Amino acid sequence: MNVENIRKDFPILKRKVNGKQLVYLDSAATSQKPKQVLNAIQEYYEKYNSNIHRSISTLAEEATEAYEKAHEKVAKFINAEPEEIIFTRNATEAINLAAYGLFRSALIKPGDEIILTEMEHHANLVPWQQIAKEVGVKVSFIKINKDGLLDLNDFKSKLNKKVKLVAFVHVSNVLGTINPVEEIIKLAKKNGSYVLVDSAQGIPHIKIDVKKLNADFVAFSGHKMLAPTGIGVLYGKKELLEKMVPFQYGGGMISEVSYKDSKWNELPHKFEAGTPNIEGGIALGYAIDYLENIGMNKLKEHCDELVDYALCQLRKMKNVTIYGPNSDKRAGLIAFNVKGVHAHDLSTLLDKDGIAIRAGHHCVMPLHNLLGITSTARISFYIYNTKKEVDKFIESLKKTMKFFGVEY
Ligand code: C6P
Repeated sequence: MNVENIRKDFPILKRKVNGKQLVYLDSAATSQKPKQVLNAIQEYYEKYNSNIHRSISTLAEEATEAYEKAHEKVAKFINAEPEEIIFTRNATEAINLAAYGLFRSALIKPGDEIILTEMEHHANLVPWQQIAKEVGVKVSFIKINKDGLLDLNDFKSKLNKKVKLVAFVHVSNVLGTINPVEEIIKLAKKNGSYVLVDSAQGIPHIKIDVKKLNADFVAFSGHKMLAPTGIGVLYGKKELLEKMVPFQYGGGMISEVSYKDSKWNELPHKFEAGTPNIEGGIALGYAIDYLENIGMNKLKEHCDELVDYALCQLRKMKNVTIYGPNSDKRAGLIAFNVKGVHAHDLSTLLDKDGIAIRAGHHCVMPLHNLLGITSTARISFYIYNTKKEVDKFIESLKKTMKFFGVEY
């Protein structure tokens, strides 16, 4: 993988921030976009902007074909069928779609149970929690151990015939933990439960095959894998999507409407009501082309190397607490704290050196409470990051600690 060549595809990386060369270490929040994706958006608006599945014109046909092609590219990327790929706004909307669909179709009923994990992002916690409260469903959480790994014995002890769903995060956006997806799904399936995988931080780094995995649903966002914001995906098994009532109603998702009742369109249209994010969908297809061109294994190797390199240096420092497991069970990111310095202050001072990181609870408040902290600072990597950037980060972190009078 030639990172220097890759970097040339990302115009934003040439930017200076506060007079310094930008070092972007916040790709877990959103990745940067290559010119191939930016050009695809511009080309759509300049050459074939039109609504899809509606008008009969050359432009409309071109736009419809490109939007449908994007479903095919996503399907191929995760080994699904195109009709099993529903475009949403983001991973959050994808999870809400699955949650409302399961409850409103009575596939999960009062008295049933749901299992989540203690490391869920709010996107895979609040929808289940709130609907469960409304319907009368028990929610429990798989415990994590001191290394930031899921306690699978705790999971086994929680499984029983009332558990209708296991929904869990593929890669934690705070701990970086790569959860043992295959093992969890096997256990859940043996129990007769549905499974949803929140792969918002997983799919951008790890190649998955939904057929082999046997998950019922997989949710992810385009913007963390080189595509623009406003486009996300819910993969759902066809037979299950067919059983589920739509999430939103309106144009495009119907086959027949009278004043009294309506019938639903075929998959995936049944779940894509209204004019969709056409350019976002098309651009996601181009982002996938870009990732496939690099190769997901090479991408993962590169990010693993950067995580190893950064972990090694952070571990040598005094007064730095690192959260999450060893690098072999971790993908793409490191959350940490410096004794006596708030993560927001760290982030502000690093920004003065042009270094963009994220600080806060990262939409995972319960986990932070469990760890007895309110916030963490987080660095995260993607294909365009380099060891030199890690060095700049460590140097700036040391400078910041010195400023606050904290030994390193
Ligand atoms: N995490 C982060 O900085 P949306 O916002 O819908 O695109 O993605 C939600 C989401 C779901 N699951 C996980 C594991 C996530 O990390 C995220 C998004 C970003 O960590 C923004 S809070």
